[in-house]
Amino acid sequence: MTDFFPKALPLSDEIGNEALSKMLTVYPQTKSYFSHWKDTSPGSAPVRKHGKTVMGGLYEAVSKIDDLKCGLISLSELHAFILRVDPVKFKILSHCILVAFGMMFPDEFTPQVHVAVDKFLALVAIVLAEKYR
Ligand code: HNI
Repeated sequence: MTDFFPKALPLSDEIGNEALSKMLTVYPQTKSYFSHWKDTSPGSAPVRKHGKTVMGGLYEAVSKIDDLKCGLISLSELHAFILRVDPVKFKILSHCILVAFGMMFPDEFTPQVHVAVDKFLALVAIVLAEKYR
């Protein structure tokens, strides 16, 4: 996985856009968190901008992989206490990120990389949703 992420880095704005566009289209219940945006349609300016932000958060998580709980504490507090994101929605976004990776890196996103990224996203989701309890 640490081999795959550097390869994906140059395309991460596009990956973020794809993943977020898919989430908002396929699971429209996720739109409620973004009702303050002017446009939640696929590829819109706020979707692209936020896709970039989420991917930035993921890369930060990769760099803090040895202590995610501590490394992501402020993101965790933001998502749980302020944004009140339902933990189920993290699974939905993780799924959309996996689909975007698979689409954009058909050769590099091998089953082995898929397993590793899936586990990593599941861990990030646990940490971000942890404060919810
Ligand atoms: Ni999330 C803001 C990272 C999942 C809804 N989110 C952020 C920010 C980062 C981030 C980084 C910006 C923080 C800041 O401004 O300090 N979010 C992540 C990551 C994941 C994730 C790494 C999981 C992989 N976020 C989700 C999910 C939802 C979500 C599943 C809801 C469906 N996030 C938000 C909202 C904001 C946000 C809403 C504020 C956006 C805004 O425009 O105000």
